[in-house]
Amino acid sequence: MKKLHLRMLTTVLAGVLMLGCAKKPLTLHVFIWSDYIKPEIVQSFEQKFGCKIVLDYYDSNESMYAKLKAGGGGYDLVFPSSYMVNIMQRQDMLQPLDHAKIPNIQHLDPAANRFTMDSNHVFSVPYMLGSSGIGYLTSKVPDFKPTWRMFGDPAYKGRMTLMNDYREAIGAALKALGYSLNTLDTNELVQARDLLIQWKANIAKFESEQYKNGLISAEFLLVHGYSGDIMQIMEENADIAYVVPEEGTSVALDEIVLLKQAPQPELAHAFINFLHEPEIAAQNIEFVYYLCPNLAAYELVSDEVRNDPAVFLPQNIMDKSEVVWDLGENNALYSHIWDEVKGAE
Ligand code: N2P
Repeated sequence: MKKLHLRMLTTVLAGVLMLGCAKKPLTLHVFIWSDYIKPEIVQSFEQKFGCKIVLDYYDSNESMYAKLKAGGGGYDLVFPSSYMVNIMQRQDMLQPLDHAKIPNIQHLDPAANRFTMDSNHVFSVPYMLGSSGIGYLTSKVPDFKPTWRMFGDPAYKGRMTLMNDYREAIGAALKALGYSLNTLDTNELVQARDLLIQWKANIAKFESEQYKNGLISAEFLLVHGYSGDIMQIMEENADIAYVVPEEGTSVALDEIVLLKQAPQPELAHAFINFLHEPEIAAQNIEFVYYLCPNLAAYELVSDEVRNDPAVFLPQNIMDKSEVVWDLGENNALYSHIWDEVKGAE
């Protein structure tokens, strides 16, 4: 008995020393998209490592970036989409990752590499892959068609939302017109701007935070949103459906990055590694309904999730869809159009 206690004590002490948690437990500060991690996973990490995780949430890459730029947070880890990883890296906001401390990157699905510009994971480790699409109430939108043009349908005037996100909203209009959502062609961008201005007059608002509640409560009948988020609310309202428009959509890979000023880089590496434990990644996929690109986790998810086309995107959707890329100085083309759309009467 004594021996057992001694052994337990040694193990605990070793863990404590390893992460330096001797007196006050260490705290990891994580800034993540809302509804993007299973809460029990956070708790098991805290228990396993004898530390605390403080989570803060955001609903768009741009609001996250603005907060960091304003000096807010004191965060260790953030979860930007791949185009934003690029922007942050270019602005020297990130520090390189120590792969020796993230052995679970061996499980990464190499197929996810086409969605990132950092395929060697120097600054980022893929977290989740998902799409954008349309969530709607099947009983209230009986003539639903799987097209972005639904946002121009006067039958649903004032009862729809488009994402308050410049690349997603302009991207939807570009896709509706049959163009790339990374186009640099000003003529195509002007057409997308005009279409978006027409849609703006027909929707309730641009909205990225409240569209889920709005759909559950039937305040909104049809919303532009993220795949997993809409899948999550289907559990609360069986009338909700999620569809990727036939013109194609944006597919995003959100990645985990370590900020240059991270107060706890050791613990941050341990958390990245933990999120890619196959068993943990599988639990997380089942909860958030996004796809953690971890090959070993694919084997562990339920058949229901494995056969869900909103989680494992079918090839025909992939073929029509695109990743939002960082366009360097041409990002300004999009932000300029967004200002025009926002300013339009
Ligand atoms: C989580 C939304 C994450 C998807 N609520 C954004 N790519």
